[in-house]
Amino acid sequence: MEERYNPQAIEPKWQQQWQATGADKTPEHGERPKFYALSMFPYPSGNLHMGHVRNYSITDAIARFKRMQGFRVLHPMGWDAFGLPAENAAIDRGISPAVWTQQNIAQMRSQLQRLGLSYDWEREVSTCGPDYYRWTQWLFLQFFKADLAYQKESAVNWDPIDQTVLANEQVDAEGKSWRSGAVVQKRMLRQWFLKITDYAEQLLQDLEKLSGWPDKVRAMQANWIGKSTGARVEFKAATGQSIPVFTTRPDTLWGATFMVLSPEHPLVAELTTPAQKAAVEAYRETAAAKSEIDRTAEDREKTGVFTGSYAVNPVNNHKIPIWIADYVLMGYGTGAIMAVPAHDSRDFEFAKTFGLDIIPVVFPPEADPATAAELTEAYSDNAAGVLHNSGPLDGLTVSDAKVAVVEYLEDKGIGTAQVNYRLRDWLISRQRYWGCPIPVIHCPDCGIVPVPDEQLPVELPTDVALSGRGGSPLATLESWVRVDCPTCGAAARRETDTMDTFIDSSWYFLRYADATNGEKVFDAAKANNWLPVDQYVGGIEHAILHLLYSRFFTKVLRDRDLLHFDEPFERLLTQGMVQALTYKDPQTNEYVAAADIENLDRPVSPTTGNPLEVFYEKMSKSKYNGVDPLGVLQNYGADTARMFILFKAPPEKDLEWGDTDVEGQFRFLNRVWRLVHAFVSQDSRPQVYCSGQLSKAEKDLRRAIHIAIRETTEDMEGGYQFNTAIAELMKLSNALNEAKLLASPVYAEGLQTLVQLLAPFAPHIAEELWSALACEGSVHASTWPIADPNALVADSVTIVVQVNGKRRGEFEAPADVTKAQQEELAKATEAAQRYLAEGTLRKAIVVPKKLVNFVVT
Ligand code: ANZ
Ligand code: ZN
Repeated sequence: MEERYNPQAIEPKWQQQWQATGADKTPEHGERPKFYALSMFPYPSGNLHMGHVRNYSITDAIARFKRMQGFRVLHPMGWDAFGLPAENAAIDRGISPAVWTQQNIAQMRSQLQRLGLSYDWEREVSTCGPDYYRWTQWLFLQFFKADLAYQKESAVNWDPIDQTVLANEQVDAEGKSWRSGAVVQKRMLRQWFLKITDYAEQLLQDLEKLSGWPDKVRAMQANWIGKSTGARVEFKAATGQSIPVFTTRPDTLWGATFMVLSPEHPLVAELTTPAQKAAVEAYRETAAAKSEIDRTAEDREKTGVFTGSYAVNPVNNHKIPIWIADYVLMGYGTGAIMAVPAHDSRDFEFAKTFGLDIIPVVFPPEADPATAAELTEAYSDNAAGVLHNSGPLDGLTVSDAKVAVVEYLEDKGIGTAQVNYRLRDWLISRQRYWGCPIPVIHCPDCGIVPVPDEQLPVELPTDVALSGRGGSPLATLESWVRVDCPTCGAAARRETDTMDTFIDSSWYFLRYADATNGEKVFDAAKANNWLPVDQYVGGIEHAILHLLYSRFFTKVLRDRDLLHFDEPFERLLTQGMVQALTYKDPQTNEYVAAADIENLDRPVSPTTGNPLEVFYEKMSKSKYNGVDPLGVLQNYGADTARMFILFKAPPEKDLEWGDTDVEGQFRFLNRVWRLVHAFVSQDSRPQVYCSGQLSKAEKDLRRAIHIAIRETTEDMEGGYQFNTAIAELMKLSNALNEAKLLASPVYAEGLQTLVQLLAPFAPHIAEELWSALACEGSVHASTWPIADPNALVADSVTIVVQVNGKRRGEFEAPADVTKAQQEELAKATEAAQRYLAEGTLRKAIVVPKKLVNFVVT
């Protein structure tokens, strides 16, 4: 064994060895239980960043731990390889997206391999490969045939920078594109959708099954699905048109004093009177230019225009004015509302602004409506309130009234109970090239015809001119577009849009179960064997998009009898971000790289001379605060990088990069190395302890060893708290170092255990030390140690019981007994009980671990 720890020598050596022996291959069959450990697969940008390293180190530690615990582990890796950057690179640099992507994949694969991640590379998938997207297309057609994929003209989100449409999920809370950051516009376009709304209720209900997911993610999904329970009520315009509304407060119907239609509502033109026409049209134009977020912001000044028409409130026949206002959205409910200004704050603001009637119908329980003061804000207590001025609902509480009113409405034929979801169908067509072609053909006679299965995949042509100037690039290639209709043979045209890349990633975890199948999307038995994923690890940024879509796909495939489970991911770990010190000029808002700063203790901008603000922020190129993983691998090796990342913070928390902490992990691994080196350099080394008499020092050391086993196991099983697990390893290494029992079999046991416990985190050094200790096989194939309960018991101490200074008895207590426990135990002894029963206890004098003297009078 080398005297010095040299990661650059041992890491490549073991990586080759593992590859040669197939150490990370998936055991497809066997008696042992399965465990599917999965990291979210990366987009192959070409460069590994720290976020990747963190994600994959976490999953790899889990996979290795589970293997040692005896599971058959599936731990695959692949590439989310379609997407805009490849296309943009093609436009900027004239390199083909396919070639660019392949180069990036090759580069990232080799970077990943340097980390020593235990992937089964035989199951690698790449979503841009025809052998993969053939099945993406096949799946699309399953949706199509099940009436879950359809084309529709609608107002969609248009990203003016990327020149493509976006799904609602891809527009952030400020109305900007998730990718380009551009403010998204609305456009009317014919697009493809998947009917995720058919699954809204299941997607919501089944969140309850996901107890292994962070509550926060479940809440975000529930919010996104946005279920509202209420009623649909038929209002009628005085001119006869029916104007249904959706309301969550049908109990307040008697307080509806006006109606508001969305400016885009189809009845607006018809209902607008000639006198109001100009004002209404002007208003519609300004509304169209605003984002949804702007339109619905709570604190906004309310704007709107009267149409000149009236409607009739169906429960009391009051004539109420019909307005249009931008806070009512066409995409939700029916695009029209009954306004109840007394009980809805937006309607209240609106009524105040335009001098409309406000009629309260719900009052606090004790209030007298006759003498109630005028409202200064909407009263929206929907639990305790009581109904008045509401015909049959008078005297009911809000919750009772909500039930009663629905019966009343149904009875009269003017409304029904209704559930509404905020979730919209998933818009999946993109006007870009580098994606999976939508496998349908438009025939003038037959309409939309699916490409027959045996003609899949519809391959992406390679000779397409990419300009990035909008419109589907595939549409420019006439030779590709023109095709005979598979049904009638007439001249027809291929669909030229490609699919949202989130479709590719909505099923990749299924393909890993049977990654090379050329006949089927996957063998159902294999998918049902390996799935659900037992532990999924990835970034919180996918809390809605990818995770919701994958859940949707799983349910659809289950209903198509391809899968026998409801949820794809049993447990989810969302790892925190990797942050680094960031330097910013507060005056110019410019970021400065640490390397450009002269004195880091008092940092000033090299260009402006302004003092810089210093703070931690997520690593990113634009902030010049990134730490290149390759540099760390070069200097310290993969094991140190992994140890640092796992040790610095619990996996779900943000992690602050710190060079001195990296250094600290490197020193720790060096210490472990030296412990083993000193041990194996002895002339004769002891066997590993298995039974026999032990000295006090040996017993203490053995206890430390087995505490380390118990604690690390608990840390891993109770939520992968790697940081505390590694802290236990440090304690064990200190205990070994201090014990100086190199000739003892217990010491041999301790080193061997330490190396095993280290294996999931620092796989290379563990393997090297395992072989230096002359242990059999690979440490990663060894069995995770189990704490010996006998070793855990602390030695006992004998404690003397005195009464008034005279010895009356003794008892055995655990060596780690506390003062309070010692007094309690002493009091419970027979000797003490006898004297205490006869007199009054004045005080107890406790000498820790020796004696308790009771003063009794
Ligand atoms: C009358 C009413 C009275 C309402 C009251 C609320 C309180 P959620 O919970 O989000 O589903 N609404 C309905 N459609 C709308 C649209 N297209 N644009 C804007 N607002 C719309 O909210 C449902 C409530 O939001 C509905 O119930 C309706 O106002 C409004 F005291 O009807 B409510
Ligand atoms: Zn046809």
